[in-house]
Amino acid sequence: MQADLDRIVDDALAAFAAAADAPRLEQEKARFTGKSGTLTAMLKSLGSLEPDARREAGAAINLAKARIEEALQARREAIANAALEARLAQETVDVTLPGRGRARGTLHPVMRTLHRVEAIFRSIGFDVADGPEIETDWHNFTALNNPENHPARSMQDTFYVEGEDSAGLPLLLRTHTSPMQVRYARSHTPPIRVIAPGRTYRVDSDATHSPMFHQVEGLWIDEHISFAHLKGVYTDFLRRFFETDELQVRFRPSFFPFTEPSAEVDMAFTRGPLKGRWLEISGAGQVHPTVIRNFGLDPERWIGFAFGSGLERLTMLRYGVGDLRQFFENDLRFLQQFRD
Ligand code: 2NM
Repeated sequence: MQADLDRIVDDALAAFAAAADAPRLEQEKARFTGKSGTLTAMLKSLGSLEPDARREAGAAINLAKARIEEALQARREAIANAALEARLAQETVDVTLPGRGRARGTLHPVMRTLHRVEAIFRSIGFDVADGPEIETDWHNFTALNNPENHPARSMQDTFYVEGEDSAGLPLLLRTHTSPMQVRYARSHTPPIRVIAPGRTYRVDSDATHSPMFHQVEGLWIDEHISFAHLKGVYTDFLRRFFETDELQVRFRPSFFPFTEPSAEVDMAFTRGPLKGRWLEISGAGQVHPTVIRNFGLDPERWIGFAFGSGLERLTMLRYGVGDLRQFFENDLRFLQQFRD
């Protein structure tokens, strides 16, 4: 009897030691202390013994069972520990690897230009206007002295949108930032010093034209504003924007419906890689009396200048960008070059 028990305990200990994983260990356990295990069979046979012999045998079997349970528990823990060790070894963290970092966004270069332009003009007393990108025909064209049949008003040049204004005229995407200045002038009293930067839209798309682009326009209305003020303000602006005094500005006669006289403004660096080349940088002029009247002002009393520049153009010249399309392709390799 004791010899049988010792053999069963030895078998169990050997089987547990050989069990490589938890499922296998539980299978082995069933062979000894399970419902039809060898030790269970011996417990069942106790009933046929005399009371004294039964007590003695029962004690011996319980002792054997306790040894088996103890070995089982020890092996369970050993297997669990080994599994944990294996996982830890596999999941090591290489703390010397470079961090993943966070993708920090950058301002779009055209927006950087816009902010620079705003800061420069604010510093000399100009306000910054804002206004809707969907405009009325009156604010975008009529107020600015565009004739009824002007080609700019055609669907070939202007994006019209659904809906109409109170005059029953179709709404449109503003083709320049001037309507913001019209709105600003009509809601402020002179002297007026304001710039109007923002998105503008024209039906135009090729290597040098984007259907959406950015403009900044400036306006100064007072009682004695001349072309000298225009040239002074704009030359000062360019010198500060390009961070150089080595820069010349010239005016050439031109035509715009909203200014008379009108001028193309050219600039030339007198130093650096672009030295000596005249670059078209702006349109400008003395605000037309009809436009002054549409501002709600008396053109016999109020006079002033306006100018308009493309923000993409200013950005290309400042950073040496050769192709306008790069601004609209969302190529991070391009955009990230403008990170602060
Ligand atoms: C330009 C060129 C010349 C301009 C005119 C006005 C306003 F509202 F006063 F009539 N704003 N901007 C203007 C004048 C814009 O862009 C090439």
